[in-house]
This record gives sequence, C-alpha cells and structure tokens, in this order.
Amino acid sequence: MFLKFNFQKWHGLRSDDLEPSSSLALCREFAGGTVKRSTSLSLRIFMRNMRVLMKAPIVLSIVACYIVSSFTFHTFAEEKNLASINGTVKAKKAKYLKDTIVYIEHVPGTFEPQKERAVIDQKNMAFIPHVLPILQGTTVDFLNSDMVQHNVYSLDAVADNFNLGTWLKGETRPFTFSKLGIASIRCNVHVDMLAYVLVLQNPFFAKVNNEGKFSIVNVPEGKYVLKVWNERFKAENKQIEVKADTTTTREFDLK
Ligand SMILES: [Cu+2]
Repeated sequence: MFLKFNFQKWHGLRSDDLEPSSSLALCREFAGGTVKRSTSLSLRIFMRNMRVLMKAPIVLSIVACYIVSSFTFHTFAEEKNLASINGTVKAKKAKYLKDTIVYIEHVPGTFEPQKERAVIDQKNMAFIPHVLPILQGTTVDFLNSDMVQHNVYSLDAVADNFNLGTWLKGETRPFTFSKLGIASIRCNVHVDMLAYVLVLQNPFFAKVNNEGKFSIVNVPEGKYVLKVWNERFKAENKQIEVKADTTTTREFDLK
C-alpha cells in the first residue's frame, strides 16, 4: 500500500488509475520482473506526462492572448477618450475650396515637430503643394525638379525674408520655419510661381477635401478657436468646446 501511495503521488494518479491488476504489475516491476502489464502502465504514465507537457503551449497561448487583448483594450480605451472635430467649409464655387486649411488657433502645451521633413517641389513651373500647413519648427526642403533654374524667396517676416538662392534640377535647400504665421513663397525667375506655408502652433489642422469636408482627430479636451485659411476668401472663426468621446461639428462659409 505504501508503494502504491507514493507511486500515485509521484505521477499524480488517482486511485482508480491503479487497478488491482496494475498494482500487481507494479509490484512485479519493482521486484525486477518485466511483464506486459507493467509496460502498459508505464506507457499510460508516459502518455499522461506527455499530455501535461503538451498543455504547456496552450496555457502560454492563453496567457499571451490575455496580455495582448488587455493591451489592445487599453489602447482602444485611450483613443476613445480623444475627440474629433468634423465639419464642412462652403464656398460659392467648389473650385474655391481647393487648399483650404482648418486649424485650431492655439492648444495649451508645446508640440514637437516631426523629424521627417516636409517638401515643397518646384515642378512644371509650379510649387507643389501650393499650400503647406506645418507645425512650428518644421524644416521644409525646397526641391527643384524642373530642367530650368528656380529660385526660392519670401518677403514675409515669418520666413525671415529669406532668399535661398537659385539652383538647378535635383538640388534641395532646406529652411526651418520657427515663427508662427503665413509665409508666401516665390521664385524671382518666374513671377507667377507662388506657394504658402502656414506655420501653426499645434498639429490639429486639416486640409478640406473636394467637397469641403474636414476632420481633425485626437483633439484634447478644451475650449478653442477654430479658424479657416483660404487664399482668396475668409470665414468667421468658431468658438468650440471639445469634450472627450464626442465629435464636435462646425460649418464655415467662405466669403
Ligand atoms: Cu522658378
């Protein structure tokens, strides 16, 4: 009985796992005898241990799933706490909506510009894009992709009245916009070439689509002034209060 008890404990067997015939076989095995019944029992024990070992990856998978799902839920919950500002900008003609920017004038805090630089290309005798909204502190690479020489300059203090010079195809010259405001960019070789750089205090801005719709996402809670910039027309500023988990909607009329 003692032997049976320890054997059961060692292999985690229940008492019904050890039938009388098995006990006999076990005794024979310990006595140095080899019989078919003991082989059968050893196989069963081996299989049981293997089953336990095979369960380990399943348990690990369940733990991993739990960690991943809880992390996903946490991230989702965090995103859910941030609000959006949606809306539409209207103009007499749809073509006037092109390059219209909607932005929050000021959001408390400081915002680091992306390390990735913005680019204004000079291609087919035009600045591309025509309007570039950027976060204060962003560096813009001015690239010449035409076969002719282009120049880049600005008469605005926002751009430190810069003149980056005149250069050939394939060359790029950078400028870091550190002052808030709107800089008009020109080329002194081709007087029709014009671009605008909107240097903004925060990253909460959006360009409207062809229908004038815009969406600014992940906005922190607060009271703000929502503004619109358009090359030709103006629209009244909107006072907005952004609350968590909500979408604030505003419409603008360009006149
Ligand atoms: Cu030019």
